[in-house]
Amino acid sequence: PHPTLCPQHQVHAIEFVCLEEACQSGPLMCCVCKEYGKHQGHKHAVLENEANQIRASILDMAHCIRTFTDEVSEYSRKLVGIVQQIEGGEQIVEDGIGMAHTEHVPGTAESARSCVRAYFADLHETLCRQEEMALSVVDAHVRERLIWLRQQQEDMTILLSQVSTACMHCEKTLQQDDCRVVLAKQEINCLLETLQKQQHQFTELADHIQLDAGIPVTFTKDNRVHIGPKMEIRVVTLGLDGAGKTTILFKLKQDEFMQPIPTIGFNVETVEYKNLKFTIWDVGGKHKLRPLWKHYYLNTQAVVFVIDSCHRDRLMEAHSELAKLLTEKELRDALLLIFANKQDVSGVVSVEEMTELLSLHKLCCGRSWHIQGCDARSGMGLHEGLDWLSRQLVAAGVLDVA
Ligand code: G3D
Ligand code: MG
Repeated sequence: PHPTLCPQHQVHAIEFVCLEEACQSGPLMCCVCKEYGKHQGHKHAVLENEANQIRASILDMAHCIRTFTDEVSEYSRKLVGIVQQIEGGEQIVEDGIGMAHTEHVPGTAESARSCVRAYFADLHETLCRQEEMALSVVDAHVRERLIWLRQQQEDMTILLSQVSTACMHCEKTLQQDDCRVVLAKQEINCLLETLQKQQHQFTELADHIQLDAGIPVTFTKDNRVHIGPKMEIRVVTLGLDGAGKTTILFKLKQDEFMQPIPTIGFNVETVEYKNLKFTIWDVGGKHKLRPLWKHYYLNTQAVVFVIDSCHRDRLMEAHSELAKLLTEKELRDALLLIFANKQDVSGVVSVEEMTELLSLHKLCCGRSWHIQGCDARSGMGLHEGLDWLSRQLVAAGVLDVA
């Protein structure tokens, strides 16, 4: 190739490149520029070398750009793939005998939707089953109640006819002559006595039975129906001796502080709270009585475990008894309410510390449990505990019905 000539010194070929920062907009130089012209005394390089160096770096850059392009294309391809995977679509597949046909491949969107559908279908089925069961409970209740009422109707009809027969007999006697009246005396007395007895029985019955057409219903959290003004709940209170179980029971029952006596066997009381009726079994906590605890577990919906927050040195003993309880098969579904009692005493183990010390989160993992600080003497915290139990047992929104 022909050498390029210098624009200023027309006959001279460009042979050098100026390396000065200030000359970078016009770096080409011929030998005249270099010796006498504007690049006189400047640092410079041979044109060919400099051009080759630039070529090399362009090649380097081109390589980088290629890699970069590859990366971007790969990412774009992935984006397309992901969109396809989400949307799903047709795919050509070969069957066993080599015939190609299209097949619908579900996308992740479709899978997620069917997952939701399956979940709610299941829920729906469970709800339908529960509804049927609840309705059958109501039907059985109504049936029994109607049978009883009809029986009563029949009994009343018989009673009325007996009474009217007796009345007729009396009237007839009244119209008879003196001798016959005197002779009828014993029979009449007997009749009157029977009537009095029947009247007495009737009054007793009428006093005790409230005729009421209401059928109050409550729902448990697991969607079972309960009929009646109060839902009954079986609770057993356990804990070491001296923890305050009996005091709690008496406080709930009478709302007054009584001097408790050490519980030898057990105390049982019913405590009504909101629309719940708790039957609370308070079982003695002395060491030799603890093997008896298991006799109270059956059909127990909740365990109230009472801990004396004053006694740091007995916390581990309480922990091991609680741990034992939690392995009992019959208490598998029972709710667990832990009362950290005696919070009125200063310097006691706080609820947070007790949770930590007994590692309750780990111990009670997978079950419904709650720890409540309380003071059985004043009653502070007791109702909060019962409230928690109610909320666990009764479906939301129907707590205050009836
Ligand atoms: P237990 O049934 O679990 O064995 P008790 O326990 O109810 O018999 O109570 C044991 C002692 O603790 C009783 O004291 C009781 O008065 C006391 N106690 C219970 N609850 C509290 C509380 O919240 N605060 C305080 N300060 N004391 C409480 P005595 O002295 O009668 O043995
Ligand atoms: Mg006791």
